[in-house]
Amino acid sequence: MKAESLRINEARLMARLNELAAIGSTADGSCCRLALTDEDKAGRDLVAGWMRELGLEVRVDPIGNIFGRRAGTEDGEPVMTGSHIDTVRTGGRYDGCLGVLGGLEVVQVLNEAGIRTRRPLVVGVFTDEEGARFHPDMCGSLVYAGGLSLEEAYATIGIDGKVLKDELERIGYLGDAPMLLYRPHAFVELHIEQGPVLDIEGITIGAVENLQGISWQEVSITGQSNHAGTTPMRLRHDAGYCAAAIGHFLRALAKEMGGNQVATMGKVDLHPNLINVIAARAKVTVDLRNTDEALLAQAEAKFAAFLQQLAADEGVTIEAKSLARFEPVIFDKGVAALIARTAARLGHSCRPMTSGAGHDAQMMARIASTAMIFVPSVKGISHNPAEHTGPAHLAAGADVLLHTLLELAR
Ligand code: HGY
Ligand code: MN
Ligand code: MN
Repeated sequence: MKAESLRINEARLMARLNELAAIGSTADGSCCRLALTDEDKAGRDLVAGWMRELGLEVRVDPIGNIFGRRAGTEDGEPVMTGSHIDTVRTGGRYDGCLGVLGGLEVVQVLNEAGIRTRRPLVVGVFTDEEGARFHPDMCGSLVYAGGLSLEEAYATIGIDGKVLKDELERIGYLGDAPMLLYRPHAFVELHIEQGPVLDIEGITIGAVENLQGISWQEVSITGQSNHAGTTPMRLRHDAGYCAAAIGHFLRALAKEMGGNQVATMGKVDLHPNLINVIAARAKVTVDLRNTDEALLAQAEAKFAAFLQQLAADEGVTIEAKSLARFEPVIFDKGVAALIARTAARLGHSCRPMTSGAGHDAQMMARIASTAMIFVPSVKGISHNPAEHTGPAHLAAGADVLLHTLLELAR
């Protein structure tokens, strides 16, 4: 069969997505495979098994990134694709998994067609992309791209108190492949949009040209626990109130800045967290993002000034610790244009996109010509068991991936 007329097998792609989704599935229909948990291990084992069945050379590096390599007619820099299979606690079945299993489907189609590309092809599964258990997010690809030392990553303490290196060893994925095993000729990641744009506009493919900056902080507030009934309001040092004030400020800040500014207080822990005790301590997380670096820095500065005033007003101490800080990324124009041309050639509607979410591609862009392919998320919902993308859209994305990789590997 001529390469141009190749198409992926939608039913097979769906079957693999559903089989992986069953690992770590919870009562509310979520996929819960937090990085380096037993569920993540089970997912890794399943995907590595598929890689071997497809004849790929499977290697694991010291941060647990898994690579399946398909030889080309020549050696040298491979064309790489891939993503992640770890999830947040209320994960959907396509976030990350589509990029990995779409890559495996491309390999299987080429195997069946007996096509050998000039450049080798590699499908990657990056460790801890979500960063929900072990911060920062995109941890495995950040280490791979040289943005975080292995030692620093190893020493990371998870939200459950576990040490990253211990967990990596425990699940058997502290690999011995050299770091930066492959320097890709190009990297293309297929991913669901996780936002509403393509769905609202009725467009099938997003050719992702850039990705917004991310600032994660953990804010610790120390006040004074006291009796909820006997303590006059003017004498309180209420860490619980401060946590609520932070949440309110973040919403007002995003509204005041407008544009692409977003702000989220995703995690709130109070101590002692009891109905009749003024909270002594609070720990909240803050996620600020903007496509513009100067505006993101401005949002951070405004937030820091607010914390200073809050501490003075409430007589509490407040400490803010950075958990992740990535500047906005511009992807490779040539690769993004190839994605758009390929979508058009395959008859799919396409538009340029900015990514609101972080992705492994933003780290791979540090070492290779990189861009992303988006497919619609119904109602823009993600990090939620209601996350959905129709099979036809999933297949369209994988077809665009297939022909984009073929062009790059020619
Ligand atoms: O945080 C993110 O944007 C990604 O889902 N890790
Ligand atoms: Mn993802
Ligand atoms: Mn995600």
